[in-house]
Amino acid sequence: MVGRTLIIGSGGAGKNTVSRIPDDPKVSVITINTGQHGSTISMADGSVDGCRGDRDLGWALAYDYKDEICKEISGHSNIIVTAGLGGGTGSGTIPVIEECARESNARMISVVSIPMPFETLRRETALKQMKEVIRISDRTILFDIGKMPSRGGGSLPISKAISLADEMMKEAVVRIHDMLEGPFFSTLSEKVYTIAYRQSNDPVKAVMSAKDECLFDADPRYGKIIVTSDSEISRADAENISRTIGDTTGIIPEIVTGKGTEDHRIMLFIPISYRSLLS
Ligand SMILES: Nc1nc2c(ncn2[C@@H]2O[C@H](COP(=O)(O)OP(=O)(O)OP(=O)(O)O)[C@@H](O)[C@H]2O)c(=O)[nH]1
Ligand SMILES: [Mg+2]
Repeated sequence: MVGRTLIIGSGGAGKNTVSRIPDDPKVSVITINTGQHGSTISMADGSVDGCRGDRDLGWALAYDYKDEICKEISGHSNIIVTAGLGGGTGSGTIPVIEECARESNARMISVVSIPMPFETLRRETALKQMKEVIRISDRTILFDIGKMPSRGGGSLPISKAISLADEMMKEAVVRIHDMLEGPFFSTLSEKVYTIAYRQSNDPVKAVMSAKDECLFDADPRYGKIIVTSDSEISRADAENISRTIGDTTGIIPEIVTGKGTEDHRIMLFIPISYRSLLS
């Protein structure tokens, strides 16, 4: 019996992100990579080592493997694909995944990252690829890894920044997965979002420290902000959160809470004007 939602980690970054999702029989996860044994779909298995940033090669390979990709997707209503843009495999497979999703009448949500500023060429490529991803996806969540080092006002070494990005992307994927079982599309009514993430026992504190740390140049006055938490939030805390966000952005957030009781892993979904991204 397949779940309604399938999570796909594509390319190196995508694979690392989904490897952080705890095993759960209710959550279906697959990986796609190039030339790497051990992925659910290992394209050109053993003969090459990645696409070396060549998106068109990733796309051509994914096309060769389209039957296998479509077979994995078939039977699901929602596809969440996560990848690091700027490479070959992740960026190249997304359009083929989208074709399979359409053929299965499934919706596709993309959770993708934009490389560090020092990855000059890859970053430039990624910003172009981003437009295609936004155009073909039902919803897109953008992360600018370049914003990670300054998160919280300090400075992070690159390896730390990447693993924190993995953790945040994993959280986003899991939150979206949970929301898809509920009111996802009526909740995330805009097409493109970025996120802010904090973990704390105190949900109000978590929102306070997260709200200025969105991982893209989002315009927080645009659209609506969604606050998701793993655990139930008390009425008083929910009012506090609404006031905190309302006072700074003018937007009263929608709050979606899970059924847990302990840890408040708070994620803010902050809409971005996608027309400005496409221009
Ligand atoms: N979050 C995260 N991002 C990564 C990681 N490794 C690389 N990236 C970022 O993702 C971009 C794409 O890299 P990969 O995921 O390795 O590329 P790929 O999709 O495997 O493509 P090819 O290796 O060219 O076939 C890089 O430019 C980095 O910005 C990682 O482990 N985690
Ligand atoms: Mg790779």
